[in-house]
Order: sequence, then C-alpha cells, then structure tokens
Amino acid sequence: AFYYQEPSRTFSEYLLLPNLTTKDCIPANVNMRTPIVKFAKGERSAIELNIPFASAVMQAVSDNHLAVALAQTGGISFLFGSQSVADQAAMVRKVKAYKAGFVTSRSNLTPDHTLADVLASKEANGHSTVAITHDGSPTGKLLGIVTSRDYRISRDLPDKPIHSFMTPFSSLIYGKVGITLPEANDLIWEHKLNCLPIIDDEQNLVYLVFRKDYDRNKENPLELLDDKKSYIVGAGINTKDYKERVPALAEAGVDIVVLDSSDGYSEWQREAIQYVKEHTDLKIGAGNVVDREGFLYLVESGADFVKVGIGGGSICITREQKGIGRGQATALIEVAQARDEYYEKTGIYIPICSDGGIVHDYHITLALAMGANFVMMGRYFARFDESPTKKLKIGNSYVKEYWAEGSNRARNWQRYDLGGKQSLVFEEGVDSYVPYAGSLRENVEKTISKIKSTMCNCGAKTIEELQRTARISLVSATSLVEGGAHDVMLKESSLGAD
Ligand code: MZP
Repeated sequence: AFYYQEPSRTFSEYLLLPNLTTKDCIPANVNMRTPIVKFAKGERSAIELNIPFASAVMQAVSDNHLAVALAQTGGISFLFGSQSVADQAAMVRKVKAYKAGFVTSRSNLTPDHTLADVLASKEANGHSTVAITHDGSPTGKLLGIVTSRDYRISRDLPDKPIHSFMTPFSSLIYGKVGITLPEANDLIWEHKLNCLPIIDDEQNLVYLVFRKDYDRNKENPLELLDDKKSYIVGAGINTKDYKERVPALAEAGVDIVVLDSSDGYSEWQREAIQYVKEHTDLKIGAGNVVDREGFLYLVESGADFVKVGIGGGSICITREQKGIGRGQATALIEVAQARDEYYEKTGIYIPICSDGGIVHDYHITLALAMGANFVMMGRYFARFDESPTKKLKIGNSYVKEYWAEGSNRARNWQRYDLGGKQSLVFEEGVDSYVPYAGSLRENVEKTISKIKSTMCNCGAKTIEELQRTARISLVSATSLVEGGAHDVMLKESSLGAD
C-alpha cells in the first residue's frame, strides 16, 4: 500500500489571514461571479453563476421550487435524480417555464364588474389581490385580477398589499412585452419605472401596468426590454440510465447535468461522459473525486467540471461504513493544484466544485480560497422554506427533515452502484433533522455578505483574486477554542448565534 505522510484535513482546521485592504476594496465592490464549465485561455466559461452556490443533488434539497429560489439569487440547483425520468424532466420544465411572481387569477368576476365590486368581493380581501381596470379609474371596467404567488417585486414594499400601492390604477398598459418577469423586475428597479409586471397563466409577461404619475414620454420602457431568458437549472444523472435520462432532460431544456456518485473515479463515469458529449450539446460535470488521479481521469474523459468530496457530507456515513474518503480541505487543495497545473499545461481551465461538509459560512470562503469555483451544499439549503421537506416543531424549535441519498429513505442505489445487485444493500447515509432557518433569499444574502466581508479583509474583490492572494494557516486544536466565545458566561440572546 501507499501511505500518505500527512493526515487529511477539514475546513475547520484552517483560517485565513488578512491582507492589505485598499480603500476601494469594500463589500459593494466585490464581484462573486464564477465559471462552472471548462473554457480555454482567453475565453469565458459558457455558464457562469453570480454567486458560487449550487444545491445538492438530493431529494430533500433540490426540487423545482428551491431551484427557482436559488436561481433568483444567482446560484444553481441540480435537481435530484433519484426519481423517474419523466418526473425529473417535468421538474426541469417547471423551472424553465417559471418566469414570474405574479399570475392572473381566474375569478368569477367579469369585465362587466367594476373595481368597487372587486373591493367588495372576497377576493379583494386577500392581501395579495389587485384589480386592474381598463382605463385605470376606480370605476372603470375590470380588466383582470392579479394575484401574487411569490409576492415580492419590491425591496421597498416588502409585505404590503398590492392594492395599497396600485391605487389609483393606471391606464397605461403595454401588451405582450415579451420578456421574463425577473428581467422586467430588474429593469423596473434599475430605471425606477413605477409599474407592476403581470404574467398570464402560461407565465409569459403580458403587461406592464404603470401608475398614473408615470410619464411615458420621458422613458419608453419598451426600448429598455433587450431578449428572452429563463432561469438556469441543472440536473443530477447516474451511470445506469443516462441513455434514457439525458435526452429527456435535454428535451426539457436543462442547462447542465452532473453525474452524481459517491465515487466518480470509474470507467462507468467515463462512458457516461462520452455518451453525453457524443449525443448532446449539454455540459456535464462529473465526480466525486478526492485526488489528482481521479480529477485527471474525469477531465480526460471530457468532464466540464469536477466535483470534489467523499464522506464529508453532514448526513454521510460512507467513511464509517466503508472506510473510504478524505478530509474535504485536503482533497480540495490537491485537486485545485492539479487543475491549475492542467491549465498551465493545456490552456484549458476546469472549474471544480467543493461538495459537502460546509458547516459554517466561513467554510465557503475557505473553499473558494483553496481553489473551488463553487460549492455544493445540502444541509445549508435543506433548512430553508423552499426545500421540499416537511417543517416540524420539536420541543420549542422548528426543524426541517433532511435525509441522505444513501439512506433507506431515499434508496438511491444508483449513486453507490458498483455493478452488482440493483438495490441499496447497506446504508451510506442517515435520515435527520436540521434547524429551520427561514427563507432562502434572506439566508443567502447574509452568507454572501459574510463572504464578501472576509474577502475584503483578504484584500480580494473577485474569487480569482482571492485564490491567487489568500494566505491560509493551519490552526492548532487549542487555538480552535480561542476562536469561539470563551471564558465568559453567554447570555440567553447569544446562545443560538451562528
Ligand atoms: P452537506 O452539505 O449536507 O454537508 O453535504 C451534501 C452532500 O452530501 C451532497 O451534495 C452529496 O455529495 C453528499 N451525500 C448525499 N447523500 C449522501 C449519502 O447518503 C452523501 N452518504 O454523502
């Protein structure tokens, strides 16, 4: 056997040291954009994220709802693959079709009703209903009722009833503007357009409703609206049914797929990558690996990105069950070095994703500094409203369920398949609870501001700069104690702080 001389290490064993912070290096100037598929020197990656976050290929994490919420913040979900091909393709379709927070509701009111009728009707009592009249006057004929599904077009008007800012209604209505709602929202906020975007049942943006005080002569919003885009979404695949799954996902409009396996250093992965490359235009990630050999094997097989990590996931018991794996930080550092050398030699840059084992927000910054282009997280996202699992009250706390793909509950045998019996013979993961943490957006925004702030301490305004200039130190077991609150009695209010 070959013996490694050094133990493998986890994120918690490292700390970043500050570099000089120049006056322009403030969080507002930090750009977290990151490539996720391979590109040649001098070119740009065909897929980039605005934030370096991916949600795990897991039943308890990545469905179409979480995918939309994460895409709205600038990250990407990989929809779980342990479901039928048809169900997974349907999820992809839902994400790609999702363009809005507003839907017109089918009501029993007709255009002959007036606004007064609407206000009197039960539907108007719901805080998220607004009536649009064709001439904008309160007595004008009713054009439609707009109900909010994801009622948040505004940072300034978070939870107010729509009708509170839509009165008096406007007469300026543009039909068929042909852009997506997120794009419309961006434009509305960028140009302070003072209008409400409305989509139809098929989720196409059909109207922009302007308030009375809007002067269309000053700005024509139609000139501001540039091309159709939908949210980006990925999907997990396996090495068993890819010949059926991948074409169906491609047909549904998926942007990228990833081979989801606890051990990706295999000939099955090479065959699957080659199949995807030969038969589709899709980008494909592969993994997981924990060393340079595994990385190079997948890259030479054609992978567009490589996922790193075995046994570090919060719900994972692979190391206990099978005795394989490697400390996540050590695995990442070695693969990142291999990636940099490969780039030096070939001029081809292969993004890497650090998958599993993120416990504290600063672990993400460390992973990026150590060379990851993005991180994949399960536990982190499972805690939010948008994850597909049940929220329960246990004692005085709210929790959400979170189970592993290799648990008896998920029975994702394809993820662990080594060519034997087509079933899960023993578990490699557990079924658990995680503390409920609220909405994805709020939590992601908080995490991102922590990362940006650390990056400023390190004097880096981009992830690439952080990777080049970061200074990272191992910490001793005793200095870990020094890093938390110590030698004080914590007040109740500080107990749950992360
Ligand atoms: P974490 O973010 O909860 O620490 O880890 C999530 C990662 O754990 C997933 O992206 C996946 O790579 C891994 N995972 C999922 N199920 C299992 C298992 O059953 C597992 N062992 O290790």
